[in-house]
Amino acid sequence: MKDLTPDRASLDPIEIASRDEITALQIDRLRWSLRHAYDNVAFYTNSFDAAGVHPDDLVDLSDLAKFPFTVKTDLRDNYPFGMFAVPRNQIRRVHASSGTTGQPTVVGYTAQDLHHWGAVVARSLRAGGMRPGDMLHNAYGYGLFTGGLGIHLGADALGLITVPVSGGMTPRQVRLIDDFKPKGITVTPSYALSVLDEFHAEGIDPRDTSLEVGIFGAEPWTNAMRQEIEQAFDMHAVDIYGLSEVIGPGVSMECVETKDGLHIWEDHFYPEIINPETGEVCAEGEMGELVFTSLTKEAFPIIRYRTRDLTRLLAGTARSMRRMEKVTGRSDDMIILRGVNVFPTQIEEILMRQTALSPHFQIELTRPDRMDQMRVVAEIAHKGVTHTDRDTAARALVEGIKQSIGVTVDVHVGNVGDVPRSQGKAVRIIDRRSNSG
Ligand code: DLL
Repeated sequence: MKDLTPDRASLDPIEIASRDEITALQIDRLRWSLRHAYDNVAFYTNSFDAAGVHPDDLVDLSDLAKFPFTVKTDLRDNYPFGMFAVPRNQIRRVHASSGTTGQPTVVGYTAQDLHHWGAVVARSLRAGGMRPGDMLHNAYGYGLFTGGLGIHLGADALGLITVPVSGGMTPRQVRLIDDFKPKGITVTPSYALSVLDEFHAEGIDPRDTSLEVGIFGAEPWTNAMRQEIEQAFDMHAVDIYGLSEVIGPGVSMECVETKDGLHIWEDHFYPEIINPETGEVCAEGEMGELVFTSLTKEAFPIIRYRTRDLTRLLAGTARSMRRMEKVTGRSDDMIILRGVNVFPTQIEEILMRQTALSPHFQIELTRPDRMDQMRVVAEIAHKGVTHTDRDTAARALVEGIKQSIGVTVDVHVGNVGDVPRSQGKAVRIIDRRSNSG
């Protein structure tokens, strides 16, 4: 794999500024953001008043802990535009995330918000190894989802040639990569696996493509998956994180030269880690729930938003800005199986050790006799896997899960293509507990 480390001179000065400079900027911007939210969004006026705090109470960054949290249901309760802080004629774009419960969460952007979003995504793409003039195959979905259009905005800002292919029509993805010879691909890791399968199906060696880097996010994925993808495509695989409530992709990004966690673009998004049970702020380095406060957003300021994503904060390395460890999962996706916490990423990690199995999988939950049962549905890696190898792999998976997680699960290994494929975010958990008696 090629060395794609960006020139230091090409970075935004704030990426390598001193911590003191970053902190000073954050305090200024945080004061503005709290004031802006309080003055212009009834929800924040009420929630700050109810908690007995005022924007002027913020003197130090640690004072932020006095302010109340914002949660997903607050956004739903104010559907569609109740959380917007500017008049409607200043909004230039809306996006929405569908969520699992039906009611979408709507977010909005002013012209300046779009400019900032483009800037942080451009910074992220550069950190991933892209340079002005490079071609990017953007296979994140275009539409209300922030992935496609968010990446596109940053690619424009960085000066890339964007192929706005969106998700789906997998044979066409392969053809365009083969014909256009892009340097980078932006796609969910699960859809990247489908694209990989299609390369194999067409008899094209993915290691022979022009791709030098894949920028993967929008769902959790493991370092085991990174190795698999890097090996299969002979390219770098780096992690990009974000959520629509905070802006979309480009909240944090892994640097291609270090791949040691994701640098949070702290000049725009202020991170905290809290204990999800007590709401207390955790010490640096402790694992907990990630909380974000926007520092510059005009249309949709967000104060202490509980992401439900679990990670920890670490000091900066390749950039001065702090890192977050790869997200292991969302508290929503945590399965509690007979008292043991299980995340789909843990299953992914163990599954990837079985060469007879493909990396595609789903988890089915049922409740026969009022006891939760978990079944991992996997499939063989290719048609040549024998029945004996299939059984051995299934047993090894059961054993691996028992040993590393401490729970006994059922494993079903189907044929190639049995596990439903995603074109965007993978559906990992099928919960049949309510209708299985
Ligand atoms: O998924 C934004 C995005 C698009 C990020 C493209 C990266 C690339 P939402 O649809 O609002 O926004 O979903 C946000 O997805 O709270 C996480 O649970 C999860 N997520 C996003 N990126 C990562 C990642 C976009 N790199 C939710 N690793 C977040 C793990 C991620 N989970």
